[in-house]
Amino acid sequence: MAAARFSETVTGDVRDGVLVVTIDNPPVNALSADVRAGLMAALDHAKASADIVGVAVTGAGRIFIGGADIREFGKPPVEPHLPDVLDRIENFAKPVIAAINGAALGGGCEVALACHGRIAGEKASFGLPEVKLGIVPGAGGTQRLPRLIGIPAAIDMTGTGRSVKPEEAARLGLADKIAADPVTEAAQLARAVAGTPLRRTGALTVPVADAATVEAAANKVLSKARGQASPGEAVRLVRAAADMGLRDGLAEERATFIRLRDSREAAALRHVFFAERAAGKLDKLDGVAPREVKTVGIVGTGLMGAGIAVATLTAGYRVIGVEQTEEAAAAGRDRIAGMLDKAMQSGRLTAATRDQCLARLTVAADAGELAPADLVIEAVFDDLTVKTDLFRKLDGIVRADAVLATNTSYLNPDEIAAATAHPERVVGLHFFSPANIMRLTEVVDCKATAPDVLATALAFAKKLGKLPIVCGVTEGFIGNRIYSAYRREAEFMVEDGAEPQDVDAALEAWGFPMGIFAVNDMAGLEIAWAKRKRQAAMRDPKERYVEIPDRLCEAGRFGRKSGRGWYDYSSGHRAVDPQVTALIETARAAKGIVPRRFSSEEIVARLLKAMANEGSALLAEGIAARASDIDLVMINGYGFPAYKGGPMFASASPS
Ligand code: 3H9
Repeated sequence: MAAARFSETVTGDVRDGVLVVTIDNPPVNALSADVRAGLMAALDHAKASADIVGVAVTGAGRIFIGGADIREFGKPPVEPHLPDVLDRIENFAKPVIAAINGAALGGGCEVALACHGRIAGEKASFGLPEVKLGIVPGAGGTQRLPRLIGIPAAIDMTGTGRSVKPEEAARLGLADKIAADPVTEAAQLARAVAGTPLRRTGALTVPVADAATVEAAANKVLSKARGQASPGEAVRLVRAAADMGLRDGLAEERATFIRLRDSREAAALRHVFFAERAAGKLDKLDGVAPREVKTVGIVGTGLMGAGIAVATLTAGYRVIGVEQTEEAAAAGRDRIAGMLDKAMQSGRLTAATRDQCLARLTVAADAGELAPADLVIEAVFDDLTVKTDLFRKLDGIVRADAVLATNTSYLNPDEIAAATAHPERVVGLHFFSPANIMRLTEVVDCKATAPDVLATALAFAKKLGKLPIVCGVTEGFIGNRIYSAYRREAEFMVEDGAEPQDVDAALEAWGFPMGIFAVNDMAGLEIAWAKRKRQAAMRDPKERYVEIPDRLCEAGRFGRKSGRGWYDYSSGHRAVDPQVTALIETARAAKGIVPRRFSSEEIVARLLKAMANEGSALLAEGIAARASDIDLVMINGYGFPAYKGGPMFASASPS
């Protein structure tokens, strides 16, 4: 038979009696209605053709199947439904083997689970990431996976949503074999098992697991869920597989899937998913090619610079670090090497990659070494004179087409750019600490930044695996400006009668990993204090100003590192300090404020509103390109719970 077309996105060709079915639905071979219909038609064809002994299913391109089509969620469901397609595959008389060429995620993994065998290509990965979308697998994942790999491992995979590579999949029993050519191997397996009793996943008995191991696996997932519903539901369904027959288990799973799919949590996480895909895309950059970057200079190898160096090295770039003295250069190199070692010890890096990274690193005490750099990132002390002097000096060192990036948090990058001969090549790359771990990077589009310079910074940040958010010039950029508004509002409430511990408790109950006052203590109170003192003369006397943080600093309470801040840490953990309570009462009394009570709901509502209002101002000023970018900044940089969608999403659709 020549190639047959079963639908717009599904084709097949027969190779030695096996129908090789290929799903070609770019970009990720999602299981749209057309793909589902195509699979059904392919099965009809295989059933009707006496000379076809079996079926192999694979994906075109680098992905097997990326899952259900997320864009179809929220729309009326279209037949055939995925569970029915998988039921048909599992009960098909002829063998159906999955040839997993790339990622098999969500519904894609469920397709593989329903097949009678699974051959993993070297680039394959298996995962049920539904919890990351606020849902649970809806086509048998929670029932078939434990039948293949046991309850504890299935709890881990469905509860965390993590993907496994071929070797682990084979070890778990999820992949039958790893092959360089999974399609040929799958076709061979189909031929070999044709006519024999097939291994139908749904008919397997769930392996008996030790109760304590199951409990430990469940607790591990639940302890990280922090108020998010879907991980707990995934765990419940996997555990139920041990007690329920397949039919009942599938029915329970489907009902849970549908309930969660229509939940706020799922809507919020879908918003986050699409927000991440939209981030960093700007109409004005359409067709603009980034400049080529191979060698990156990093000036300053303190904690921030070293973190940036590690992220840059692990992305494959050559790095030239620069310090002011030989001693500082040696210390910087040690710091970077130490971070790479730590990444290796925690399994994030192999020894070979660490060695390759070190081979691509030089740290010198002479800025002249930066001459070959295509991009230079400064991570020196956040002082305007220091930075402008440096950029002026760089003008005389690097090529005219090299890009210069500043990692300033609070200074005006336009002023830094103005000090150089080529302000158009200056851009902001605001990393978050620790820069080798944190995904968020604000890419600052300065007044004079050339489009291809902005495109270069974005491409570079993406290559580092970061989540780059484009931002205009404003004090504190997107994140710190919203954070300031958030903190101001929290302080207003404390001055009006809320206790800091009540504010933190309300935020933590709502989903923040840490309340704002505890966060401030962790970051340290003295930097903001110094800034307030610098700005005191410029402050509008009519503007409301809460003096409590100043009083704390005057009392030597700089936060965690000094053992005391908004809380007392002398016992090793955060404790309410009567001295702080008294200090707050005195401050209220001095202003004649009669304290009033705040409910948790009011606290959270006011803080969300403060964030969203500041976000709206950033949009109106053109600093942020879209509301979803603001949500991503707060989620990835400031602990805003992803399953609440971010401040703009949460305030646009209040519960
Ligand atoms: C599920 O399966 C439920 C079932 O249990 C139950 C069913 C009954 N749908 O990420 P990329 C788009 S839930 C629609 O940049 P990469 C994406 O928006 C699903 N669209 O590519 C983007 O569009 P655009 C469980 C999707 O190569 C484009 O594809 N599955 C979907 O870096 C490229 O995306 C998941 O949660 C989708 N499922 O990474 C997997 N996936 O170009 C989610 C992607 O217009 N997907 N798009 O901006 C991923 O993790 C990654 O996309 C993947 C590829 C690893 C596949």
